[in-house]
Amino acid sequence: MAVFAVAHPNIALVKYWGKRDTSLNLPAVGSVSITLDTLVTTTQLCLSQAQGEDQLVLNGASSTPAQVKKLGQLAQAFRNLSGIDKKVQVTSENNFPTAAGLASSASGYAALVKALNQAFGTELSAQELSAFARIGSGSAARSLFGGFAQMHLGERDDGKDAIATQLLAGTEWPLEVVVAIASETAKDVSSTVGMEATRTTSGFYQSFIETQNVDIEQAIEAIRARDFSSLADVSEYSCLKMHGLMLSARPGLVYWNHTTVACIHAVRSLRADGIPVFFTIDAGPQLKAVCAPGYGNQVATALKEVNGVTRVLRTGLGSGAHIVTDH
Ligand code: 2P0
Repeated sequence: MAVFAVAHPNIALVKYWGKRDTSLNLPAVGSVSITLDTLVTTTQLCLSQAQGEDQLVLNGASSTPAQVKKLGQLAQAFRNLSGIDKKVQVTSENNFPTAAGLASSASGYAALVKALNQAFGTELSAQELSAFARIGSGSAARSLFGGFAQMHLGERDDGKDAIATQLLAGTEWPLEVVVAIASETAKDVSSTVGMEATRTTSGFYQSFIETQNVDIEQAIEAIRARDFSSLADVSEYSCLKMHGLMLSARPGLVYWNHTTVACIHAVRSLRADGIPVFFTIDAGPQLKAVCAPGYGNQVATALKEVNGVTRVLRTGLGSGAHIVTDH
């Protein structure tokens, strides 16, 4: 029988960039994120008697060897935990562009571990599942939770404490997000490759790691106090610091295009006019404008006018990964 899980992408306000271990995907820094709602990954998973590999179909196409390998690693962990020796067949669909800086891997792996937990009957908690999602993709650990989440750096070598926790439900501070799509094509350099290139070549990497906790503390305080201007300050700072770090790799990693830069200026100009909005940008050209409740319309209208923006996506804050029964 098939199980269905859904998960939403999240975007970091205090950014994760760099790993302390690549095999278990242990982050070099903690991070703080918001989980979105209208962008969705839906994953169907069946247990199968078939021999051979675990199977994955992603957006109607067959998956890459690296994706199949990670699926196999995660499925094996659930086979070991449950004692059920069956392969899995997974079909996963996104309703938004894949691998273009919209965190499709985050929602993808969060939905996958939720589905594995249901199919194998392992009854792991969201925090335990978060550690498994992290093995798939560092940011996926945060998509187990809705609203505002914190990813913990952890200290253990086995990664069991490198997990996310929820800071606040989205309903408690319903920020709005406008995503300005500046390109629909997949990025040239994956986050995983970009992070390792940065760690091994940038002279600023250590300083990025060492200054992270101050930013995390400011973001947590701002979220607890619903202090929009403090959250705006630390989020833009963390975003630009991460992109500065990426630019300082050798060769430099440039994830922006001209539209991204035009959107940054548009957001700053809105804020100068008194609109409570700030930007964040991940490993891709799309700018995400985070707005105080009630300002999404105004910000969407302004970003649509920016030269090069092909369309805008509107979203609020969503729930953590969950099983759906009425699919
Ligand atoms: C983040 N990003 O905190 C940062 C900001 C993109 C820029 O986490 O290698 O897909 O699988 O751990 O999680 C995107 O990278 O990378 C990411 P891996 P992931 O959201």
